[in-house]
Amino acid sequence: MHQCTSTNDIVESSARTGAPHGFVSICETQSAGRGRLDRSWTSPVGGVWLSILLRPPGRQSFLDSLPLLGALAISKTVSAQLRLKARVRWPNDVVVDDRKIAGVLAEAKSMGNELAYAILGLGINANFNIDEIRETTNAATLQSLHGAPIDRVALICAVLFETENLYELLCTGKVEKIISLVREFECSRGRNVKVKLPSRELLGTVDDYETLGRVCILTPHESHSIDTSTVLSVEYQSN
Ligand code: BT5
Repeated sequence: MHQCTSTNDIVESSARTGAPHGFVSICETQSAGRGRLDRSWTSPVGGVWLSILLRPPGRQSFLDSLPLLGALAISKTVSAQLRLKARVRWPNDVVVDDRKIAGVLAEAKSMGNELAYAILGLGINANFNIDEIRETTNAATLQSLHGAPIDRVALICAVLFETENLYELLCTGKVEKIISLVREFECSRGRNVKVKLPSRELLGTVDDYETLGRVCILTPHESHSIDTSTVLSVEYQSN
């Protein structure tokens, strides 16, 4: 598709009319791309903006696992294909040298306690000039880091392949295996962060991943187990 509001919207309307598990929407540009908590996501022509429909077996914890899973799929792919040191930055970013090259947005439709379906949206800054997202500080594009336009078709195929493999691990209960891959590809542990939650703010250090949706933050006197889905924002600070 050339243009849409958001690929998550396309997948959502397709899901409502019966699109199958694995349905993917890819768009050249989005007029209303969004991030977490309705923050806006700038989506110029040349990026990779895609969403995947997942008809998962069940629970809310499944949805909470998706942001890290998507970020891991992108980090692994970019590291392998472009030989860039792409790292998962909790909760839902992919960065190279701490500059954001991709973000992940997981949304879901619930029926009671069960998930009817989930939508995994992946946005990757591929081939456009960084000036097009000038308002966004500390972002980068793969084109600028790689020194030349990248092969978007190859990137998309590999990201979908990685996502499918990780999803398979999630569905077969091999969460520990995914967490150990996250540890291999992440850059958040040991860093100082300011985490905004609905009722308080924590200044501490990212300690470790308890599950894919729960992270332990150490403050001077306590250890806090944080449900990632409740996090309003995370600011990384120099250590
Ligand atoms: C994210 O949210 O990082 C999730 C982004 C998900 C985008 C994909 S594209 C396909 C699918 N369809 C959609 O509509 N969305 C998904 P968050 O962590 O809330 O980060 C949002 C913040 O990132 C914004 O407030 C900006 O500061 C910054 N930002 C906006 N556009 C950016 C870009 N292209 N590159 C890097 N940072 C950006």
